[in-house]
Amino acid sequence: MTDLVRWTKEQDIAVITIDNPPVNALSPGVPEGIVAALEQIQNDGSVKAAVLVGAGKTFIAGADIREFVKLTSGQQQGDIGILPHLLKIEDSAKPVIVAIHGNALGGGLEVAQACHYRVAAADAQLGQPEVNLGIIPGAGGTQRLPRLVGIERAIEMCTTGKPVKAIEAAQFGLIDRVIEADLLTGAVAFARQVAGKPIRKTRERNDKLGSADSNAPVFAAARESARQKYRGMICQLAAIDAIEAATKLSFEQGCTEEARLFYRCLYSDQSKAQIHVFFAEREVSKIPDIPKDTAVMPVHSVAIVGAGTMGGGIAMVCANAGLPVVVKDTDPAALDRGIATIEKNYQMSVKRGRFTQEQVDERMRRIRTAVDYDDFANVDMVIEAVFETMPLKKQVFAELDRVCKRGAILASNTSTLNIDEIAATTSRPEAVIGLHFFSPANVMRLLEIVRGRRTAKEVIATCMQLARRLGKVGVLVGNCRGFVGNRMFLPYIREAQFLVEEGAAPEAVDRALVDWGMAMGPLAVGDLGGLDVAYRIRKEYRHLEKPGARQPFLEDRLVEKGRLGQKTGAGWYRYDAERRASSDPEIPAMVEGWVRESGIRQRPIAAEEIVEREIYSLVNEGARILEEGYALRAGDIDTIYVNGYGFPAYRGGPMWYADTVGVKQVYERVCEFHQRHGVLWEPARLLKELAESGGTFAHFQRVAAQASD
Ligand code: 3H9
Repeated sequence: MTDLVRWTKEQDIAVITIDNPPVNALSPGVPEGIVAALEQIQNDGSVKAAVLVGAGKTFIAGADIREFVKLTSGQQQGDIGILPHLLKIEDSAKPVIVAIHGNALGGGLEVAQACHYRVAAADAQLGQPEVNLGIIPGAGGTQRLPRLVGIERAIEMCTTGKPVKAIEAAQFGLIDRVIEADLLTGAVAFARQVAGKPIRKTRERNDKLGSADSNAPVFAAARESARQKYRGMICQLAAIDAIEAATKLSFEQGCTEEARLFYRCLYSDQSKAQIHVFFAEREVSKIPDIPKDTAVMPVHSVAIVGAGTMGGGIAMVCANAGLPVVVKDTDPAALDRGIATIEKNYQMSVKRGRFTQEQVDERMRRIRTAVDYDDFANVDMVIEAVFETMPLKKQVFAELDRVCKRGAILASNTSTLNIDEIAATTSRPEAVIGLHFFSPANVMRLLEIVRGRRTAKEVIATCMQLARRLGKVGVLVGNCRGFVGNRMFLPYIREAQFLVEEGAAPEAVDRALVDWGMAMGPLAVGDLGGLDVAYRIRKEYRHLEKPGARQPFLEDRLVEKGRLGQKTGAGWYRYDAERRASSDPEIPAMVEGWVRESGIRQRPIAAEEIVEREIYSLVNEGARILEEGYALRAGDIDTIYVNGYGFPAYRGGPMWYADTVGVKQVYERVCEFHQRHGVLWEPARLLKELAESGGTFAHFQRVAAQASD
């Protein structure tokens, strides 16, 4: 036994407890500890069976992911080595009953599969989420799971990574019993019932594996669907291969094949990137000058100013988290429209099975409307979501300062405006912060939390905590134009226009990036959000452009022709009533005419150049943001791009991707683009420094953290 595992006796039943906070990961010592406990139990004549439980809030959340990093970075040699221990658990002469609460994920579920019986608390969740890390189950999961639940269910669990609830798991045979009352008491009673009965090893159960004939179409369909759904990713296909091996090979040979596929995935760039994303998402909550014990302010109620798309979406997010919300708009008709949209969105969720009607009714009861500020005196937090112009925002904040109680947080959902300027209209700039939700707010996980020069630490800590409560990934950013996400997006969408000016078809630009892994192409994104939005920003900030900088002109022309994107049925593409896009035959002639007037010579542009210019424009601006301190870490930028801009997690985010390609190589290309395309491509100082010193973004740390300017 080890410090991480102990066992005690409940009369004739042994209780083995894994105690490896915070999530009982299978760190070195845990599998060994379970096996050592079982060895002692075999020799204790007074014990008839063993119950395996996790201490704290969860059973086992999987293998220790940090161990993977040690292996792939070369810090450690060897393998993960959980599998042999699971064979020993399964070979126990006395029945082992696993009792699951919280989560049994990845290696945690594989431990459970190797036990002879599985019982779980009703709210427990069980899953094989390895694909979220770019890998497949590697401790026998692809071999035992199909034996317990059949191949279709195993494919579903291993390719989507989505956990299932205990009740559902009981219905399809993954667990033997759901225990409604005290889990341990129930598990011990269950153990007494099964003690002395013949033991059934999961690895010897072949009845659910199907036949070659019946399985062939299932595997073919699964591969086809995985190729479409997970474009470019290798781990889902590897999971299917491993499950197929379970149906064709002996258990031992199947495990060998699983291990081969597991390590192939683990050492791939995709898995390294996804593991980076996992840790980066957790790292964002660590803010150097705001320790974990910083006091947080109570947030029991929220008011939202503005009943438009953003205001309505934010109201839903708050209501979903159990917070009472008042939505205020000066225009009663806008309020009615806002509430109708919220209702429509919720009905969609009911249709999709995400919520029941009762859950929706409960949420709708939390949302009230108002045309004045009367209800604002007692709310703990206000989120302003009015039209994006400074004079209007200032007017709202001056009013909030007048009506809100001291101690309330005053947040703005601005996506581009200066938080300090907004805060300056109040007598309490320390209470003012940016909360930049992404549209649709009730769907997108990202929340940029914008720190103003005077924002109090408690306000920041409270908003970081609130983000979690709202189910968002909150990333703290500094107060620069466009903050982090949109500041980087600007050169990215500008470059897409330049590529079309120079001869690439809009479809070719979007296709190259979608094929590379982006959720959508940049021009289609423009159409979705409305080309007039960027148009307005371009006009407003033209005076801030570098002298001599090339200006894109195609979108300006489209907007001036009334082609604003999806909302007007035409932009870069044409849209039908259901907003389905198709190529617009008018575009090539229009573009050609405009380009001819400008004197630009068009040429064929390869997909590779499109991707490089697009992605390196993100990297170069990201480097500048890091160097200026508007993002705390490269991983924060990656988290923003993966969660808010459809950047493929399997490429790790723009900064991680640059490290993967090699900073030097990226820098050299940026220099070439600088020579060829001018001042907008001037390499960021940090990019140059890292390229010259052989450094990486992942290891870059600012000497003095500066979050706001
Ligand atoms: C696997 O099992 C492969 C197998 O097939 C075996 C192959 C041989 N390891 O998320 P939180 C840390 S692959 C190490 O904020 P929550 C996390 O970094 C694994 N550390 O908590 C954080 O640390 P810190 C398959 C882990 O309550 C702290 O725990 N399993 C691991 O919001 C709290 O995490 C998964 O993919 C781990 N496995 O959510 C599950 N898990 O405080 C991954 C967490 O220093 N984990 N940490 O920042 C999760 O999904 C969530 O953590 C969980 C809890 C839902 C469990």
